[in-house]
Amino acid sequence: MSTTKGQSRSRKASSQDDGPVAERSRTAREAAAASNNGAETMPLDTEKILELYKKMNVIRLFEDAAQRGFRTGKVGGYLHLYSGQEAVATGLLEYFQDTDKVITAYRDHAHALLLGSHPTEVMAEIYGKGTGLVKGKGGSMHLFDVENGLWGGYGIVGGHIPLGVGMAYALRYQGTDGIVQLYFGDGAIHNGAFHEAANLAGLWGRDGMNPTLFILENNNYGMGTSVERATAMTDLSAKFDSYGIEHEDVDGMDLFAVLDVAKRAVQRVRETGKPYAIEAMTYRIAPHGAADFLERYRTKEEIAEWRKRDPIGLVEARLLESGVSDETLDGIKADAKAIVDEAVRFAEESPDPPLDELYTDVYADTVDTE
Ligand SMILES: Cc1ncc(C[n+]2csc(CCOP(=O)(O)OP(=O)(O)O)c2C)c(N)n1
Ligand SMILES: [Mg+2]
Repeated sequence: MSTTKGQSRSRKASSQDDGPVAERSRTAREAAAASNNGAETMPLDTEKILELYKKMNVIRLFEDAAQRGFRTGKVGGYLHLYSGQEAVATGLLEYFQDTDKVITAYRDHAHALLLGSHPTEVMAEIYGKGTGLVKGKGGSMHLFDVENGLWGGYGIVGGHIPLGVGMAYALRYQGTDGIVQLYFGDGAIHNGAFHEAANLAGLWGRDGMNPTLFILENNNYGMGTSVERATAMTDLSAKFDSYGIEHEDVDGMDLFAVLDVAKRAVQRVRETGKPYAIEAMTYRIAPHGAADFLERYRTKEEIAEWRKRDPIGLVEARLLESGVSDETLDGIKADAKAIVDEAVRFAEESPDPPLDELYTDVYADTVDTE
């Protein structure tokens, strides 16, 4: 299999754009390419790659369907899509084990699907239906599925980072070998909550008491603000140095590179109880959120260049090169479409939450206020 197809495409893409964002992207991606080359060490067989390819297709089609639901007035509230970033969570969560926990921000549909939440229930939640994952009370931004390891789904930028670090402490305190995969964006790293939590993670990690895997998904933008307009120090992962947390960059568009880093990083955090950070250079091809129609902060050309390195397309190219037929890939896409169609049908036909549940599940029954 070819080893550098995606990476050479990325250089070609960014060399056509002289803007500061492209400059940052080029530097980071070249660093990522130099730091790990997942393709060469790809340990997976074709069956496993096909399985991951299917998951990525389900996520993409699921997001497209949710967007259609929003634009036709069937989905209310807010909606943030993961399209373009699929390789990051797909690669990292491949190494999730039952004792682990995952916490993320509001771009959370993919994490739920990958952890095993049923697509029908996830879609019903987005539709605000009583059959939804959290009974229609959370919506797109607040998916929760504790049994499958998903501890949210948070709308306050950076607000979940201290929770994730605390959860990691608790996992060691309780004597488990679990770790926390803590996902957050380039916009969240400037939030005070990140810096306080990272400081504690580094500190507690000295005693092996903080198995947090920080996964910084750098998609170049926090809403409409590029990394360059948000910080004078644009090497984001270097910010972990302040807290004694080791880190590395990865090409987040390349599933194989992510898998390679994920395997090592997860094992390392699990064994040491120390935090570790991955900065995944990625790109959302979707708008920031449902209300982001104009996208004035980036050009159509920039989006088109990144689309050439669509993470699903890169996996597809690798599969074709390895001899998998078009028919096989078409069959997988059809299966993925059937799963998403069924999720939409279920969500549309489900009832709204009953009125008498308005005040149930608002506070935990187990909290003793005496
Ligand atoms: C504390 C706080 N400030 C501002 C907002 C508004 N807001 C919503 S998303 C967002 C950008 C976050 O960007 P990033 O962390 O890079 O995540 P991405 O959307 O790129 O996945 C902002 C500023 C918010 N939700 N919470
Ligand atoms: Mg971002």
